[in-house]
Amino acid sequence: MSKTLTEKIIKNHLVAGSLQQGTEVALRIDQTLTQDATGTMACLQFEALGLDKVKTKLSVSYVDHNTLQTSSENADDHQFLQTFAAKYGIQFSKPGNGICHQVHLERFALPGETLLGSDSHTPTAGGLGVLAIGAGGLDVAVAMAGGAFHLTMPKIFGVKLNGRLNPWISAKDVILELLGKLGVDGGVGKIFEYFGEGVKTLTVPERATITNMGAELGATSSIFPSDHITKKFMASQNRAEYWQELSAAEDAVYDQVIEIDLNNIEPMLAQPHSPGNVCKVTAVAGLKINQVCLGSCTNSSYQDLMIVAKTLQGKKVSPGVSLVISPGSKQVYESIVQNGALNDLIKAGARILECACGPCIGMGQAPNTNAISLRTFNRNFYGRSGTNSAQIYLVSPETAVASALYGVITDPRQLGESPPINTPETFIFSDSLLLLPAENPAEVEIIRGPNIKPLPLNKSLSNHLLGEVLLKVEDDITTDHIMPAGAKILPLRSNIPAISEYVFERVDPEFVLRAKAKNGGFIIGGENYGQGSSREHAALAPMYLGIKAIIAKSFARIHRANLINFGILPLEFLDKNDYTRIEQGDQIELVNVRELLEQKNSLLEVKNKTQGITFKVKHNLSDRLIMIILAGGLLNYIKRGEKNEL
Ligand code: MIC
Ligand code: SF4
Repeated sequence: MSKTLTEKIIKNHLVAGSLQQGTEVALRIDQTLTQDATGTMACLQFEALGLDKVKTKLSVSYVDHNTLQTSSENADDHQFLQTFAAKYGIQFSKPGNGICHQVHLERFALPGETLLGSDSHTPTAGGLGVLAIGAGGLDVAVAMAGGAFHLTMPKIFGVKLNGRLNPWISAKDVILELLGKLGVDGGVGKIFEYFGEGVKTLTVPERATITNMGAELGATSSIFPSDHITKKFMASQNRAEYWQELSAAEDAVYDQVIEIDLNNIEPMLAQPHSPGNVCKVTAVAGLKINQVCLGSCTNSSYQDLMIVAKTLQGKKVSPGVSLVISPGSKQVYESIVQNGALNDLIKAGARILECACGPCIGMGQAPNTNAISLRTFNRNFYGRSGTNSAQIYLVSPETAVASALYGVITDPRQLGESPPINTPETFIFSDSLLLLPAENPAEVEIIRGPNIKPLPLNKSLSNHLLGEVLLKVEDDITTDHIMPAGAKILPLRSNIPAISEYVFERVDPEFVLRAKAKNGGFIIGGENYGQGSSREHAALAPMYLGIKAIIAKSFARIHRANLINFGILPLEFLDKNDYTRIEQGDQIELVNVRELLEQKNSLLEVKNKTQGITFKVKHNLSDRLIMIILAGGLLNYIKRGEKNEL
């Protein structure tokens, strides 16, 4: 059968399994990336595997999330990560060098390769023809150790792009349009592959904006072909020799195809509090705003900043608006310094932040009480900005700058003719904040600050699970609900006992007390439980509090994998109506769990002792995942050496 681009790359990297959808495949991983908020755990996990060097073609450790340094934790973690990288053969991107996905696209991504990253927006590199997948830190640690990455063979969803975007409309509007159509779980179990004439009208950073926010669809990945535009981009990064042409076969068969006519796309935005809550900008135009933030791995490229700088040239930001800008990388920053665009931004009244995730993950710039904040970011989950009462709208850089000028949500097409943007033939790449691994690794001593606590491990699964429903939540609960980030909590990422104190803080401040008092228990979830980030802390911290199983209507891919990796059973209601027959505080029991799993029973029975009823749940675990759950998680499983995973 003629293959899609995704299938071609998977076939080239297949270690075990076949391309048959729904079955488990094991893939060889060429490159990995980690970032500091997930990276310290990934390093501890890699250490536990006992190797003396990474086995990938390339592994890069970025510091971009925790750069606020309000006390010593973050800087201590940076030192740990830097010395760890030097010792184990990993390149190190120092704080200030930029957001991992932007820097990786510029300096490292290679068409046709596989990239596994401990961040859900790793598919950004799909804009350059990479099969890039986000995963929990432990899966990335295993890949760094040369182990395969296992996933259920996804469906391949074709997105045919026709035509060309009109002035003031950009890639962000395209992906918001798709999110509006498909919703935040519309991509679960799918890889989105873009093709068609319209692809040729999009630059690599524009493609990367689209693949980046495929994560918000819940997609496993998103990918564009590698063509002459990809080659031009790689040449501008002095990497043309690594380019190769890649596309799907002419007659490739997709599971489903959606057509998007780029000519018809209008400025779009996502309203609070979900990236899927999409409408046209015109529908809310005129709403007074307080803050505009430009940046994040979605929209912080040279092109994104230049459209803003050119539009602001000779003008002033509205007095009621605080405009903050974080360039995506040092390269972008240096480029706008060199061509004078930074001057235009500063003169117009923009506040310039460092090249990092910053406000996107609540690290500073929390808006005022009840604020309306427009952000070019990818997530507007409740409370993520640091201000629970704030209303966050996700927009394109064009809509952001138009609104910053007028002080109200503004359709950028009102601004008249759009300024031309010329991308440099060659970018600046001093790489002064990028460090190669040590030449004499034996001499490198790993520096561990007091914030880095040992990695907790789970016990093997009990045969008898008994406990209380500690919390019942609705559909689309995000990992930001489960394990919030932000300036107060993010610095504790290397310290599971400390960070566990904040589990479900924004949903129910009593949750942790209850979990401790009851010695753990169960959580009941709705659809798409655990959507959003790859943070394995959303599994590790509940595990630390004694959570035994989550029973939900359905799960988001990465979070489900993280639960399994730490020995928490992800169970789905066989009949979703049973969700209504279980309440917080109910005592539930599952008996003979080990035996039933060992016998490959796909169903388990849950006894609700409080309500006096029983209902069935399914686990959908492959044989390998059953072994992992029985062992109490992936590290236990690997260490027992029941099967050679590395
Ligand atoms: C996010 O955007 O939510 C993050 C912070 O980048 C996370 C990773 C993390 O929580 O460390 C992600 O997207 O995976
Ligand atoms: Fe950083 Fe935000 Fe991108 Fe996550 S989504 S990697 S926090 S910029």
